Amino acid sequence: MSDIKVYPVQENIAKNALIDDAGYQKMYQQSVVNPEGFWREQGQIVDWITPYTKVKNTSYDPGHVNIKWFEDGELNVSANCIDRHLATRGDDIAIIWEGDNPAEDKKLTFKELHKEVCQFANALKAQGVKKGDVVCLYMPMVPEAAIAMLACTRIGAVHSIVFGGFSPDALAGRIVDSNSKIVITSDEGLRGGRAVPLKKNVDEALANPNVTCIEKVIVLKRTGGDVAWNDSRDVWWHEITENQPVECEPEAMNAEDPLFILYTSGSTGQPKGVLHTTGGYLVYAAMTFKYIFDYQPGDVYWCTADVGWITGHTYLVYGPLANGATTILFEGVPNYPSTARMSEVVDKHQVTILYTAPTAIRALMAKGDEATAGTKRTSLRVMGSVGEPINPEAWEWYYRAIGNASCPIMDTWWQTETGGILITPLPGATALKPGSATRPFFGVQPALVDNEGLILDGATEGNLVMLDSWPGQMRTVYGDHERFEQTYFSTFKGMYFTGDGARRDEDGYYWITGRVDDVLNVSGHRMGTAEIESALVAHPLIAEAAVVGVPHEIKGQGIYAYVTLNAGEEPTPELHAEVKQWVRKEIGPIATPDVLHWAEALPKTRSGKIMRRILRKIATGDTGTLGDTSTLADPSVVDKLIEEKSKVV
Ligand code: 6R9
Repeated sequence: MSDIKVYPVQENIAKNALIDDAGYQKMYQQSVVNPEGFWREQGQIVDWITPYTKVKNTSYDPGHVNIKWFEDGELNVSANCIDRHLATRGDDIAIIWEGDNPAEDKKLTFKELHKEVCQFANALKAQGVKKGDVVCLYMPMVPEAAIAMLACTRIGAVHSIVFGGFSPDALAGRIVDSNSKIVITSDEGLRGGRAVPLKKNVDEALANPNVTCIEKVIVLKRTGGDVAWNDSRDVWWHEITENQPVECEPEAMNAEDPLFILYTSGSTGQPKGVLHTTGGYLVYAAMTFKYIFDYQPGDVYWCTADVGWITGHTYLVYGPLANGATTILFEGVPNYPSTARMSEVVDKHQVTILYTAPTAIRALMAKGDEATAGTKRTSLRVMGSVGEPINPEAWEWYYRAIGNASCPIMDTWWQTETGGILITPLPGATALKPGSATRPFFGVQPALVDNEGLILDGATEGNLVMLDSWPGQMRTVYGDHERFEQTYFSTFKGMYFTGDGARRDEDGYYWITGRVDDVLNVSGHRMGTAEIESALVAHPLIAEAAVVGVPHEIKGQGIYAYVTLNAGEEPTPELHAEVKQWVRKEIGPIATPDVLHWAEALPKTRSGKIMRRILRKIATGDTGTLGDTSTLADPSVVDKLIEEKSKVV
């Protein structure tokens, strides 16, 4: 491993950072030797209405998985993100909104945010929303998305955000599963100069006969585009909000009351509703944000994630605002209207901390100097990466081209399920190795196990598990605790299984190698192969489908779909286009297959299991080492697939 570059902690960063390496070592030891005592103290990072006396009550025991933190405390998330900053920094900027169009922007102080959140919280109450009700958000990246989230938390409603890029069908499924009472949306969204018909998609989703739970649709006017209107159901955001009182008492919520549901893909079945609760989540969000980005008053922080993803929850809204930080909410995409847009936004708002994803970095890297043309980026101090493994080439480019070789990169590994970052460097404490997420955060106890669940020591490679709970961990799959246990705690008894594989080097650094289950990561978006397959077979002409991931230069992974048509059907170029369009419509544009392979038959074992291992190898052209094919019901299928591959477009 001698060719691996190591970047020592920068002196200028270490000098002013919140914590150095000795500090990390000491705090980490405390956190794992005495988690109870450690978190009793750290829980004070947020304000409590009723102080907790209990700290940790967690069990990974099969059949009795139970996760509770700070369980007798009471608090309110919006009060922690807004009210508690009013006295000291009420006139500081809480949210900087940067529009899709560079000429459009807006700033909201904590005082202004307070007023907007209170008014909208009162509007929600007037629309009949009560504590515990689920509110679905299907929103563009505008300040009102954060305002709606915070307003929900103020009155104890549970938000369920659905990414604006998902199709009406995907939206309908999530509305039904979460039993949402209200949808909040806008007439249209705006991304990369194009309008996204959000209200129209909501109308389509609600026309689905399975959707019977929605009472009201609240519509924000964003573009002024034409929308259809249902008088008994639809209301305008501005009309229901403008006359509401500007104060709204924050509801005292129990630490274990639900905060939000967020759907994510797994290896089987439909997306799961990941449930996060109030106290532990907020403590973990606030603390990780502070230490991992070395947050200091005066920082301008920009996380490029959409609110529809977990990163947009924890590190765009809750983590930064709980710390009283200025957070940038960007409506657009990193390369519109110019390739240098991301760099331009950094200069325009003098961003000091930038948190983005490898897929964006690779797309910009492909454009070379154009991506930074006319910009300086000298305001930057710390940078971050999240969503998928960052390859060393992209890391180096990010470091040099964007960060002027002077900003450490925090490669943060975590998941929707983990609520916050689990494996990461700290700016003043950790020497960096490009491509490694490095070491565990406080309280996090990773381990690598073999396929039998045996814990492996030293420098090794295996399945990544967690041996004990941390406050930000998901509590259950909404409405299906059994599925929660089954998915995360049954593969390796007594451990939380992440679904990822990893390598640990001689310095104890973790290198995430990617998913070991049937989950794809396309541009940082998680998708189950099963989900895409069921969308494909829903097409009337398709008999069978199997989906595998293939390496993709920009997206990290691309979608390769094997499709078998009904007997007697012939593949045509029209059908090719139609099937791609079909998947877009069923799930959303992010699920569009990159490659369609018309297969006469799929390789199956005698018991009928599709052998994905073989399909993966054929898809990547790695056919020299197919391994054992003797268990196939019909081994000749393989040669046929290889022959067909040459015709694949
Ligand atoms: C936060 C988020 C989770 C999956 C995870 C892993 C991959 C995320 C990573 C990373 C390598 C990193 N992943 N961060 N892999 N290095 N720094 O992305 O949540 O959408 O639930 O995806 O993403 O495979 O299991 P989510």
